[in-house]
Amino acid sequence: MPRRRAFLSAAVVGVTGFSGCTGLLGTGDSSEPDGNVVELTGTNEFNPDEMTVQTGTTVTWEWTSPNHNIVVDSQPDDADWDGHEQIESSGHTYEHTFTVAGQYDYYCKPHQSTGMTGTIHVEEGEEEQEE
Ligand SMILES: [Cu+2]
Repeated sequence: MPRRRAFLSAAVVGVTGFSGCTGLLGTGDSSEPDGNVVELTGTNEFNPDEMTVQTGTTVTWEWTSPNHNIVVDSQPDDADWDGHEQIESSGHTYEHTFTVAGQYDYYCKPHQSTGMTGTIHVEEGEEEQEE
């Protein structure tokens, strides 16, 4: 993905001046997971906390630290996303395919008070195309 590479390069250039400050880039080899993946991180955040996908897209949540869950706060009237209210530990993954366009707000119950919230924007896609 050339666009992503360009972004990462820019990010590296951007933090070069701050010696020792690598927080933005995290501990892995990328700052944000590839594809439609949201990480539940050790800093008690959804990464990324906002994502836009098209209908029919499957989003995967990956627990990279323990004690998180996914509670649906609001969603379109005709959607029936249940989230994943069971609290899980590192290594767990959960996925959901969004078929109804609209905005989905969710949060992590244990860390709601510290702002662990996320939003998925689902746009009406064109006809589904499998490549
Ligand atoms: Cu959490």
